[in-house]
Amino acid sequence: EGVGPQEYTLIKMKIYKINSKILSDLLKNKNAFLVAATLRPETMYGQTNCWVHPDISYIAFECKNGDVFICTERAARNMSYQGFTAVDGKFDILARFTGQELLGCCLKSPLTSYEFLYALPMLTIKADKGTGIVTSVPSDSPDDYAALMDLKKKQPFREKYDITFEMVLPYQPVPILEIPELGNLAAVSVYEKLKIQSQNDKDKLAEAKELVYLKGFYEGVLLVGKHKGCKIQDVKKLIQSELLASNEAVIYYE
Ligand code: A2H
Repeated sequence: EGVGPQEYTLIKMKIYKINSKILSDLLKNKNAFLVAATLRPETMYGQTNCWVHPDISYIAFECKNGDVFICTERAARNMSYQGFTAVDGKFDILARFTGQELLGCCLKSPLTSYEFLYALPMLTIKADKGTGIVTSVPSDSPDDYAALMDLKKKQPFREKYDITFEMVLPYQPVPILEIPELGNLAAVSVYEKLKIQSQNDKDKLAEAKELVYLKGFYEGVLLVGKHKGCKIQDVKKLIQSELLASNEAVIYYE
């Protein structure tokens, strides 16, 4: 971990339909979002789903512009000191629930080619980092690809969390950036090369991230969107500012 504060881009994944009756009533007529913390805003073209931890506790709170954000209480508190709420340091908790209540939630997210995405379980999410919500880009994140493959391959895992096959079957990694030697689905190629078995394959996943991450940043070239053909290093900040300008993302520090 570095010394200074870490900057995250929070992607506003808009709730389209939520299964929980209580939450659905509470959020009726509101702009409500699962807010996912990412270091890679330039990969949002490849989102296939959202990750939440079934056992982590989340809250809903209202921002000063009326948006309702869902994230951990810890993240909400940090946001309340970063100008998100009407009164500095204050946030009203509209509801408190576990990630279980969010599973299967149908979302709309910026830049992705999929019209709707689902909130699915990931058991390696940490409660004390970011918002506790992660957006999934299986083409370029080995963690995301491993967790998606777990759901695709393991029926008992889907059943345990009431995830239907339709929530995972149509969702394939999207080729969004080309990395020399790793191709256009870098996470898939290292997953196969290292024979990763599950999202809990800690050591191999750490190695996979090592292989993909720096090389992607320094040598990756975008294959889609309006910056198609540009190097990642040159457009990362630009894509971030476009997401901020369209109010589809916000900056968050911790
Ligand atoms: B990244 P760092 Cl394409 N628990 O976003 C576990 N992982 C979390 C998290 C949490 N509470 N909060 C955020 N993350 C993930 C995209 C991505 C990410 C790609 C490739 C690599 C990558 C799409 N998922 O991260 O510990 C989020 O996933 C590689 C580490 O603060 C976030 O960026 O460095 C990253 O980990 C933040 O991790």
